Amino acid sequence: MLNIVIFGAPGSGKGTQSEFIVEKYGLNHISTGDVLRAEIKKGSELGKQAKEIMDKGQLLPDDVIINILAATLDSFKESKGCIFDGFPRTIPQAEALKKMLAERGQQVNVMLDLDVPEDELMVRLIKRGQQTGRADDNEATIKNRLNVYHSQTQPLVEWYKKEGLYSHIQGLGSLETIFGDICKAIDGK
Ligand code: B4P
Repeated sequence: MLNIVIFGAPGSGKGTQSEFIVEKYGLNHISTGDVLRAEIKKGSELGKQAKEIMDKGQLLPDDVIINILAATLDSFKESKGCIFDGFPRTIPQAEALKKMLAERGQQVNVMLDLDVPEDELMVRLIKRGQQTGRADDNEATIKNRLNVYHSQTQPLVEWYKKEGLYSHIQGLGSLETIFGDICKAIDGK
């Protein structure tokens, strides 16, 4: 089993690189952002709650996200492992993931931290907002998402360093170069 956490600020390339990883390593992919956007599209109760929170650039409550993750994990019947994209985003989520995997006789093998300067994140997300109309990709919400990232999510860097699972990835450059660095980090574990 190969379980990978792909980590980074909004717009750092988590979703983009996850697709390459899935293709090469044959893993299941859990993107909590994609799950929430699908719920918004369906118009479910969870979707209504998610839309209100995501439009402000805030995080969903930990218990809601942890329940989604457990249900998604159990829906994979035969699995070589999983890429966790956009989860964990808080320390309680990281602790819950550790416990959830341990209960299934598994563990996180590596945490990949995609490091991208803030001005580049802004450029990427504004461009995506213009191209796709994604509701949370506008300047005010992006600023909020970056603040939330610094206060609630970035402390996970130290948490994963202590676990001995941290791997720094330069997230600026061509998709191929970044993916090459990611493969080296995965294969070295
Ligand atoms: P996500 O869907 O996870 O959104 P994201 O952080 O913006 O990253 P994403 O993966 O989409 O973008 P990427 O960096 O690949 O979360 C959205 C919201 O959902 C959160 O704000 C929160 O409200 C909620 N949520 C999700 N998970 C949660 C959790 N665990 N707990 C609580 N709430 C949660 O790419 C961005 C752009 O950059 C793309 O357009 C891409 O084409 C481009 N790009 C990528 N790599 C590039 C490169 N090397 N060079 C140039 N451009 C590049």
